[in-house]
Amino acid sequence: TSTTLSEAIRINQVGFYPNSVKQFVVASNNGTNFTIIDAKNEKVFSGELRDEGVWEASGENVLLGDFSKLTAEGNYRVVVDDSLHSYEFEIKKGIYKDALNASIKSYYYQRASMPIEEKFGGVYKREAGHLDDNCSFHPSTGKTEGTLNSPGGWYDAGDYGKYIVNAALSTGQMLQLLEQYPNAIVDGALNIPESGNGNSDLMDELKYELDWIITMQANDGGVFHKLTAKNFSGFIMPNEFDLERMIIGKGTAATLNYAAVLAQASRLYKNSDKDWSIKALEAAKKAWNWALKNPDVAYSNPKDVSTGAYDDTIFSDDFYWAATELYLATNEDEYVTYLNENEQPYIHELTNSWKFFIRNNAFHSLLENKNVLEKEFASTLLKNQVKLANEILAAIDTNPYNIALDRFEWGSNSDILNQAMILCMTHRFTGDEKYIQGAEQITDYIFGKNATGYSFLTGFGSKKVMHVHHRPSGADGIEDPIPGFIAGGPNKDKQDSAQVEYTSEYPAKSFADVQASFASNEVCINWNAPAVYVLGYLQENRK
Ligand code: 9MR
Repeated sequence: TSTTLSEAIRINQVGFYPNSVKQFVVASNNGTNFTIIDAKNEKVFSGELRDEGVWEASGENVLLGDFSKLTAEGNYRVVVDDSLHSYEFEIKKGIYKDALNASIKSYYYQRASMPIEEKFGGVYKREAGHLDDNCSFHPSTGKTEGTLNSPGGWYDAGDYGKYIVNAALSTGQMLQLLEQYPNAIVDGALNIPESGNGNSDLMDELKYELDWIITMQANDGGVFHKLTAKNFSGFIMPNEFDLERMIIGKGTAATLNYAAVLAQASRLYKNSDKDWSIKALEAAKKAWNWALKNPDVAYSNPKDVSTGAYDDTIFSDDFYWAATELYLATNEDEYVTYLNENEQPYIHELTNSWKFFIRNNAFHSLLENKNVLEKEFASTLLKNQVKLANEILAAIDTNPYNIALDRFEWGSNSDILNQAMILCMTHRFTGDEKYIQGAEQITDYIFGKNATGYSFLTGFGSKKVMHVHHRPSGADGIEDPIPGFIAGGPNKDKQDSAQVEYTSEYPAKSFADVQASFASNEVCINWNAPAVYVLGYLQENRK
């Protein structure tokens, strides 16, 4: 019998490791049985759909199918009640390797101040933009004369800005993959200019950002907030940018996040680049001391500036992350005393992860290095980590899609990936299989088992996002967007609704694959970073 492709069947379109949990959903009121067919249309598995009821966030009745017991490698489709079939997917060892590499290589394509050469970037070759030398100071920096050389680093997102707060968070998250699995991304894996130098390509890519970050410090130790023009540009290529780039703002959050990530990197680059490592640690300490003297300098956009704000007003979590990394880098009492006297709530705050995931970065680094902590401190941290992870698993259990996200705001895909990151970490620290299975169910969401049916990683999946809000992808004249980017995801607030037509009022469906949708379809370094960690973690642990 012939079957028709159904968009109501939502499944991870990239695929599964042989030993992964394997599920899909059907957004429908009726459906009873399913089969899995292989590339030759042979039935290899059959099962029953379970009615999960209506999911409030999407307004759909959800049926769930589980075929985890199917472990043979191959290309497959789901068939529901002998009449509807899904997109094709694969079961394979090493299944996320390409997605992982692409999600890291996307940062290479975001590099400011250098060309993307054809031998590394293929069709996405482009000229250099934004040299960022001799940048003048906006009055909000407290400086009126002089200039700063601040080349390099990655563009933050679909815009061409460079922002310290978000740069530090994102780099910090990916440094954790490098710390835990230094060989996950071998030299040459990404085909970037540094390939062949003997270091992991992940290490090299992160260093490109770190080398920019380190330039953003004032003589007194404080750190400037961002390097952007006053306003966003149109959808042009980097070399066509003609607005003046300036150093803007200086504040406590940028200074502490700078201290944290440079201290963290000083520890991890000690062997590969000793001089740099020493320099980074000095800069980090100087930043910390500035923050102690200036503990509440909040950044907000000056009246004449409309680029991203990344404005934070509470700094206790930023102090905590900086103290953590400085302690791990130096073993000095000052920092552990700070940690002991300034406990942080052990929570994961959803939305604005650039503001809040700071504290989870700290917890993860501390737990990874628990051998240098006092026993009681370490065991309290672990207990709290497990509690947090169990809350995420409990939410997965009661959700029809088997995810833990029930709020869909700006960058919701980073929220859900950060939940997966917490589960991966908990798996690492406890060895309990249920946590990695939770992370896999969340990964399924990103690759298509979601209420929009899209795979949110550019270049991957059958129904993949195509029109991301990303200036080079929009301006380069190439149909396919640059691969390896995570789109922002459903956002019930639709801040772009003046320009964008959304087809659903439901939060989990508030997504539009159109270039104008900066509120649901932009790309951003802190949305990719947890994807890098999670895909790396699964690739290393599932093989
Ligand atoms: O990710 C940020 C989100 O949490 C905020 O609600 C939003 C509005 O302030 O800004 C997002 O960050 C953007 C940044 O300000 C500029 N570059 C693009 C970022 C992603 O949209």
